[in-house]
This record gives sequence, C-alpha cells and structure tokens, in this order.
Amino acid sequence: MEDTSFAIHPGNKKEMPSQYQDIGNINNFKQEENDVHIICERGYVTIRFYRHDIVRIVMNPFATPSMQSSLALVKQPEDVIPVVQDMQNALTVVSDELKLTIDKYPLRISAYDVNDRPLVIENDKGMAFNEKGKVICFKEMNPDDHFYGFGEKAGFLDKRDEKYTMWNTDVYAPHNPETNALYQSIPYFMTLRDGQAHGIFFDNTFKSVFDMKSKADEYSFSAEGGDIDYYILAGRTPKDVLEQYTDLTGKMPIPPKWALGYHQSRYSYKTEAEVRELADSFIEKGIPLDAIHLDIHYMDGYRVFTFDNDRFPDPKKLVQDLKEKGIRTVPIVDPGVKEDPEYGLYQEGILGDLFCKYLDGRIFFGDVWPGNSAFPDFTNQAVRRWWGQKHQFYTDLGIEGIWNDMNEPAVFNETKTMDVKVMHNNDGDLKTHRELHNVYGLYMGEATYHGMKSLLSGHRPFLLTRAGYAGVQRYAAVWTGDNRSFWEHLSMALPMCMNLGLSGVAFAGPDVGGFAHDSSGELLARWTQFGAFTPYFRNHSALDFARQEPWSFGDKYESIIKKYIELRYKWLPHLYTLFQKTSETGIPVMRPLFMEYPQDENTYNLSDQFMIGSTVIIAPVLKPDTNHRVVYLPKGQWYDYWTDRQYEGGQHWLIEANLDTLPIFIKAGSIVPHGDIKSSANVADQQIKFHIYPSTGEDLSYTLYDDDGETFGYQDGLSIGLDIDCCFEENSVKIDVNKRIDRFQPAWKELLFEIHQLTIANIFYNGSHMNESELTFDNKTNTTTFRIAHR
Ligand code: MIG
Repeated sequence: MEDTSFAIHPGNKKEMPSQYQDIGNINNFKQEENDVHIICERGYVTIRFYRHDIVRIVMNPFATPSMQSSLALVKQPEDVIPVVQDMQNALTVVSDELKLTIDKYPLRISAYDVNDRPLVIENDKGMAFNEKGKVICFKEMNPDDHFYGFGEKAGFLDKRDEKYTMWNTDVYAPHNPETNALYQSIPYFMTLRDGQAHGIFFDNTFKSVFDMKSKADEYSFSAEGGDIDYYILAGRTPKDVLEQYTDLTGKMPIPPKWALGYHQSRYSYKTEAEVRELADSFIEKGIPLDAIHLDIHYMDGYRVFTFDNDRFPDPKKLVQDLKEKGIRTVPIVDPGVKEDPEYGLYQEGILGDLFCKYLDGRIFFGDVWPGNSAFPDFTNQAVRRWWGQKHQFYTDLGIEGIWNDMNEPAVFNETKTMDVKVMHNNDGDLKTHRELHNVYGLYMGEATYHGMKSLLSGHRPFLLTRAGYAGVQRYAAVWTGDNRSFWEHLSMALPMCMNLGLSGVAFAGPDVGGFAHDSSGELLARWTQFGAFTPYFRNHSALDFARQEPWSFGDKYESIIKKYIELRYKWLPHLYTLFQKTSETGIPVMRPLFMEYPQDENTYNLSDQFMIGSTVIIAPVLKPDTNHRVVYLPKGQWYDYWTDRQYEGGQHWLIEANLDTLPIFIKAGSIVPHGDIKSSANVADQQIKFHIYPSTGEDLSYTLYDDDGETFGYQDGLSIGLDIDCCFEENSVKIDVNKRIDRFQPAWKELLFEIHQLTIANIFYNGSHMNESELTFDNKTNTTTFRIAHR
C-alpha cells in the first residue's frame, strides 16, 4: 500500500507522539576525578572528560550509567580533572577548553568553549525518556547552524532541515532524498556556525533518529533504547572536529597502494576464463588496473570460503597469474553461512556454537544467496578470531583483499534483516539484535581485517565493506551500495562521499557507472572523471544490465575513460601523500570546500564540487549533453589545470568542459606532484614531476610522502618525506629539496620541476644556479621545466 495513493488516505491514523518525561531537577552531585555524577529526580547523569576539548555526557533514567562504550570507541580518557563550581541555581564544570553550565531546576546542560562561544545549548527541553525505553536529547538550533556528517546519507551536503534514521539497511532501491537509512550508521555530526565548528557523537547503537527538521529552533537526537550517551567535540575548525572525532573512534591505516588504483568489478565475472580475458583486455588496451573483484558466482553454491571448481578450476594459478600482471583479486565474502550438514564451515559453526541464536538456544536462520543460512555471532571475540582465521583459505591463494557485502546483515524477508529478538552473546554480556544491529557489520569488519592482517605476514590487507558504524575507518573502505546508472546518482555521490569523509570514513566511493540500470557511454565517461578523484575508485555493475567495462560503449568513450583512469595514476603520489596525512589526522582526502573556507558562506551547501587536499578543486559535469558548468572558486587565484588560465576567486565562473574535460582548478601558491602513468599502482615511479603554481609574493612548500606501499614497515619509519620549498624573488626562483625522513629508498630516477606561468631564467636548485641549457622554456604553455637526477 505504501506505493499507491492509499498511503495518504485521509482516514489513516498517525501514531500518537510519545510522551517524554524530563529527567527533572538535580538532587545531588559529586565529582570523582574526570567524572561528575549527578542524580536527578528521574535520572542519573555522568559527565566524563576525555580531553580538555572532548566531554562525554551519559544519562540513564534508572541507574548510574555503566559508562560502557560501543566498539566504535578506542580512546581512553586522558588525565583531565575539571573544576566544578556549585552555584545556587547551577553548576559549572570547566576544563581548559570547555565550559559546561548545568542548570539545576531542572537539569539543563549547555556547553561553551573557553571564549564563551556557545556550542550546544539546552533551554526549556533537555534530556528525556519514555516508558518504552526511548531516550531523547533536545538542543537549541541556531538560525546559522549548518549540519554535516551522519555517515552515508542521500541528499545535499548541508543536512539542516533533514531528519535521518540510523538503521543499517540493504536498500537495493530507491536511493533518493527520502531514503534516510542506508547501509552505514554513523551517529555523528558536525555543526558549523559563523565559520566555527563543533561536533556531537551519539554513541548509541540502537536505531536512532537525528531530527534537524521538525522544529525551526530545536534539533534532537533520540534512540529506541540504551543511554543517552554523547560526546561534545569542541572544534573549533572543521578540521579540529575531525581530529577529535577520529581520536575517539580511530584513524584509518594507510591503505596498500594497489587499493588506491582502479578496480574493475561486475556482478559477476563468472568463470576463470572470463576473468583472464578481462585482465588481458585491460593489458591489450593499455588501461591501468589494480584489482578485479569476484562477486558471488565464484563460490560453490554461494558457500563462503569455497570456489566453484567447474567455473574456477585453479584459483591459485589465476590469482598468481593476475598478480604477476599487477592485478589483485578481491573476492566477496558475505556473513550468511549455508545451512548444509556437509559443509565444513557450517559444521564448525554448529559444533562450536558460533552462530546467532535466540535466547532459548534456537539458531536464527535467514534466507540469503545460499538459501537458508546461519549468521556468525561476531559480537563474540572467539567467533571473530575463528572467522578471521578462516581467511587463510583466501590468503593461501595469494589474495590480499576482501569485499564484505550483506553485512547489515541483509536477509531476504519483510524486515530485510535478522529478527531483532535474536540475542547476541556479546562475550557474555547478552544483548538483543535490536541493540547491536547497527554494529554487526563493524564487528565483521574487525574480524576480517584482523584475520587478514595476521595472515598476510606484514602485508597490508584491503577490506571493502557495505555496512558499518562509527569507527569503520579503522578496518575498511566503504562503497556506497546499490546506486543506479542515473545522472542523479552521480550527483548524489558527491555530497554522500563528502559527508562520509566528514564522518571519519575517508576511504569511500560509489560504484562508478552505477550498479543497477543501464549505463551509457556518456554517463560512464563523466562518472569515471569523478571516480578518478574519489578516494575509492571502482567500476561495478549488476547482472542483466549493460556491461560497463571501460570499452563497453565504443572507442570514443573508451579513450576518454582511459585518459581519466590514467590521470588517477598520475595523481597517485599526491593522493597517497594525502592518505598518509589522513591516517595521522583523520582529515579526509576528498573534502567539501567549507573545510578549507569555513568563513565563506558560498561553500556551506556546495554539493557539486569538492576539494582534494587543500589546494585542488574538482568540479565534475553532472548532466547529460552538457559542455559547461558553473564553478565556484573561493577567494584567491586559481589555475585551470588543463589550460593554465588563471581565474580570480571569490566568484562563480562559467566553465567550458566538453566530454573530454573534467574541470580541475589548482590554487595559486601550491605544488602538485605527478607520477608516471603505469599499469598498476605498485609499479614504481621512475619520475616525479612537481607542478609548481606560483602566487605573487608567496613562498611555496610541499612534503611528498612515500613508502613501499604494501607493508607495515612505515610504522617503523620505513618511509620518505621529501620537502620541496620554493621561494620566489624578484628575478629568481630558489628551489630547495630536502629529505625529512629517508629510511625508504624510492626508485625515482629523476625529479622534474615544472614552474607554471613563469619566464624567469634565474633558477637556483639547492643553492646552485641552473644553466640556461638545463632549462626548457615552453612558449605555448608558458612554463619553465628542469630535471634533476635523483639518487
Ligand atoms: O543482494 O553480490 O551491493 O555490489 O554485486 C545483492 C551481489 C547482493 C549487493 C551488493 C552488490 C553485489 C550484489 N550484492
């Protein structure tokens, strides 16, 4: 009935709004080190400082909060003892960076930074609960508040006036503005107000709702059960908030380089012969490729940890042959284990009591690809170890990457998932699926990542996951599930990926070309242009829809698609450098413009262009038959990457972009390194070319990061940091190159320097004057180039 007009029948009854009870007045409080415990008329509150700029507030209506955390949390509280002052009508709780004012009658908590900048304010409403166990927290919404984050959500960049549910859901269709629960649940957001930011992380794994829409001057977050348990992150820049959030929930490891290359997938490449032919086509056509994904048809009757021997007679040889060509194999692994008494994995699961069960001991069975299936109870550490070690089946074949699908978990039934009454063992602390549903995928990710890591003897595993919760960045890259080959879905992927990045998930991307529905040459070309700059870059398409390999739509499109896949490889040294930074700071590679220009209102809901790092703007064309688009360039001077034409920022420009052109702008005053075009990411660059984009009166610098790209040696310092400093004087340019760290020796044979829009002959390299004969001056492009041997 949902999809006919009956849905809006005047006789339909609306659910009565639930009656919330406020927790009431403060009766009592006491301080214990980092904590302040407060007893109210109808509830208990604990306030705990994690850092001077991060405070956790927990409310339980019935008892002192247990202060347990979900798997999202990796941070232990630092030594922060707040100063508590008891005034007549209020308490103040103050650290070096945060100030809480807690009204007593009734309890209302408001947070300010040390400059008295209001962060979150409670007025007439605060924390409350209802008889069904639902908890809610109300906050004042300022007219100037803009909201970002919330993980993987449809819609535009700014989430003000939206209402979102967090409940990991397999949504084959539709993905549109009213689809508000998708595969990932990241109950976290950032508020930007007057150019300054703060964050809230609501660490509650029950189904939760964030409502920035129903009231003009109030927002709320609520959950079906559990405690109100949230962290205030003081900011004050958007970047600070990301650093704070990822200090709580973890940084991403540096991905193996090959994971940053181009990936080709299809549901499914069904036979060994087909996979070999695919790889050969890439090689013949000279299109770089780093990974081929094997979707569910590789398995024997969809049994995970098996290969179908008819279709894949010799998987080991296949994986090895591909690897010799620089191509990795990434098989899909779903959580559902086929109910089959003759299947070893199922036997182990039953005998070892490893599957999800009801409280009375019955195993939960659900229908998925293999038919009736049981689901590992990943909330038990022993189950995670078991599952992780099972991946030896894949690593023995030479596989280093795994693709986790259906881990919401998805089940083919009315509710689309496991019965919420299933009782997870959770290492003895029993909790229903209703409570742990949103973390099932995260636990599976933990199991898979650690299993693979322990099996790969020092090599970095790659994991791609569909479902997740806050903290998923520690284990996996995320693709945004079953989009369609719609231009609208290309457009939607930009804000979706930017908001994932703002939610700690820097390594994300959509299915390039669109998963379901038939793509077209033009759509695939435009989507590949965008994909070349998404952190994760995979072309994937579904059974029975138009094929989507780069050559599927004829030569004209193939050459454009190839050009942009190649461009990805040229840009890898820069992307890799940015990923390394993300692994330290949490600041995403792909970012909205407001992250760099938080004072510029034009950027607040800019959903159709994004930045790579702090110096590059990418503005894909998102409509068919369109050779132009409007690009917003913030204040400053910008170079067109293709033509070197300079644009004055602080305004909108109409930019021509035929099908062959992805608009890219480089900020004046920056340096962008390029590597070689190579067949796959692990082929060492012979040459690094530094593009230098001068800005009058500015000195430039860049630090290029590199390491072996495949081991964890970087954690022991096996890396290189190459500092480039560039100083412009009246008639000369001084370029200094220094190794900051050099325990890793890259294969580079030479370094090239291309100075754009410059006709000065006086160039000093590490102090010595370059002869004119060593310089190449190009009249057409107006650049000066020179090369230096590298040793
Ligand atoms: O219910 O494995 O999102 O990427 O190709 C469909 C088959 C199951 C959903 C994934 C998609 C994958 C497909 N899977």
